[in-house]
Amino acid sequence: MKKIAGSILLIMLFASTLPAQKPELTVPLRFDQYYTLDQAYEALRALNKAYPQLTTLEAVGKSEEGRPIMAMTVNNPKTGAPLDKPGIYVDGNMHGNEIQGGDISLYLLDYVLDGYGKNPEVTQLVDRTCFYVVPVVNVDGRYHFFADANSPDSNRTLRIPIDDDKDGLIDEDPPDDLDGDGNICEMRKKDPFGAFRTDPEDPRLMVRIKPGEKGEWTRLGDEGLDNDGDGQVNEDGPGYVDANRTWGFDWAPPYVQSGSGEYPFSGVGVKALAEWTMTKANIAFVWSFHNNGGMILRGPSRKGLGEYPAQDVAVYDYLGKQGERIIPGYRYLLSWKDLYTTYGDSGEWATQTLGAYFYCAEVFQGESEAFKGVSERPEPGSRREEAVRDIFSEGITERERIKFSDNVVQGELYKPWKPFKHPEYGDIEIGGWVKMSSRLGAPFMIKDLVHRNAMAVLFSAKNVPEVSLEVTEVKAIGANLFRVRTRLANPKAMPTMSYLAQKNNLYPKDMLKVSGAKVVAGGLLVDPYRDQVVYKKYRPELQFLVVPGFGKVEHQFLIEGKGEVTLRYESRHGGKLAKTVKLE
Ligand SMILES: [Ca+2]
Ligand SMILES: [Ca+2]
Ligand SMILES: [Ca+2]
Ligand SMILES: [Ca+2]
Ligand SMILES: [Zn+2]
Repeated sequence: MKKIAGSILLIMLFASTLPAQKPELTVPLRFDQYYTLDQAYEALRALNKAYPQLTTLEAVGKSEEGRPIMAMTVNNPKTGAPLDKPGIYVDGNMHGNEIQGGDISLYLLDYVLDGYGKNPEVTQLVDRTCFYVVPVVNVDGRYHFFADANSPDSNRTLRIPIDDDKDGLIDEDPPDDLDGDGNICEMRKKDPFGAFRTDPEDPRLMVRIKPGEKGEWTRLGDEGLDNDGDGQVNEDGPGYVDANRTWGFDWAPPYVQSGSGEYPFSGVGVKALAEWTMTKANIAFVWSFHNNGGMILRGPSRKGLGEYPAQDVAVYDYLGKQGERIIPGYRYLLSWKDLYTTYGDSGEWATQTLGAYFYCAEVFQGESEAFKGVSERPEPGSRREEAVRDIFSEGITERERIKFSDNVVQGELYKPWKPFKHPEYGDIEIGGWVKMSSRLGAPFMIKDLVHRNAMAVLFSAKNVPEVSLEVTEVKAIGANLFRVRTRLANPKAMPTMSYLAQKNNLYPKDMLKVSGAKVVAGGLLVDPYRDQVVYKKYRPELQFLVVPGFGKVEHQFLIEGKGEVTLRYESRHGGKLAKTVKLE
């Protein structure tokens, strides 16, 4: 009796203490489910707590609904200040429903921090570069995507109230979760004049009728009511300013680019983020994660902007093709040409304002949720195979996807149709794909997705410039006159300034400066073997230059005097270096 009473007491004690102890996230982080916004921020705090020397966590600004947009900087202060190293900027979840980008960003952070000091490649990369990571750009979007009923496609935009139907009321008729299951599914009604009939292969699905066939169903769109009684259903949902169409470079008004907002940087959070990135002059390379389709996109995002300089395209091709290998099935594409035209997106801001290299990854391929055995798969190179690899995965039929749901995740992605009494439509049915389907891979595949995408980022990150400064010659060529030759070399793919940034004079070029003695002449050493030098006319002690990718640039200085001279190299994207030599 006593024993039992004791254990009851113990259980009561546990019961009373348990709720107070909020389970804290620990590192290394887990990637077996998607993080909600609160969990993502808890994960950032856990990383910051576990790696205080290497990380800084700060809010770059606040969203429309007042949520902080958090950025984590990874930098080893022992190897220099952030701005003195090449910067790598990564963000995700600019669209509220495209949540994988947040998880990829967290994985990237977790991977490099956990690997620091263990893995030599990671350690070296962290020591010579600086990572800026903003896992969730559209923080209200991520919050509401999990907290509210949604469809896979809803809740993309910023929470800027807009009167979509111009009736004087704002956001008055959003979709409604009529059956209270947390999903905005689809509504359909029996209708002999409908454009759809039951799919003979799977009675849960519908197929469009062919000319002359009898209809059976009318699709009524997203689950919902006519909340304001204006005769239209779900015509004015929350917001509609697209976080990736309101950036300040090549912005266009909404009649040209829908969702762009009334003016550039309509979103307070996006504006704050843009201003924050402008303080990070070292950002050499940007990677932004969206979904979906399995694409690694480069700009330009509009044909009219003109193709990027050929040397930049060569950098994109090299890194993009490597990305295709690291993430099998993904395709490296040109956004305006292979996808669609956009105005005012973050990519063109990054390339044409920051002067960085930029990729947008559209993560997740429908193909990974197809349902075909090896022998049933289309022949490589066949038209069917091309269709399967279509950028919007239209080649993956609903029939395959529903079998994937049935057999690989036990029906979790699709809700069977159920009758519902609708106040406006009468007897209808509600069913279809759930919120966590279609654009988000099933949770058991998250680890593969986040790892491969993060590794594609790391390959590019390793290819930010890595400049070395070498004095190749100090030679007395006369009384009190010395010839000094220098070599700035870069074994990585990215130059210290993109060719687009050079073409448009976005910011000053790299500088190589000699101090400590009088420089009589100085210039570019075009050919060290045949002594060909292009001397600079004024201030020869200061040279402007760019160190190309996989290349070098050499200079020659004629210096009068004796003793020590210092050569200083300074670059926005290539870091800072100094070397002292003795003239003797
Ligand atoms: Ca309205
Ligand atoms: Ca529902
Ligand atoms: Ca309405
Ligand atoms: Ca509604
Ligand atoms: Zn997107």
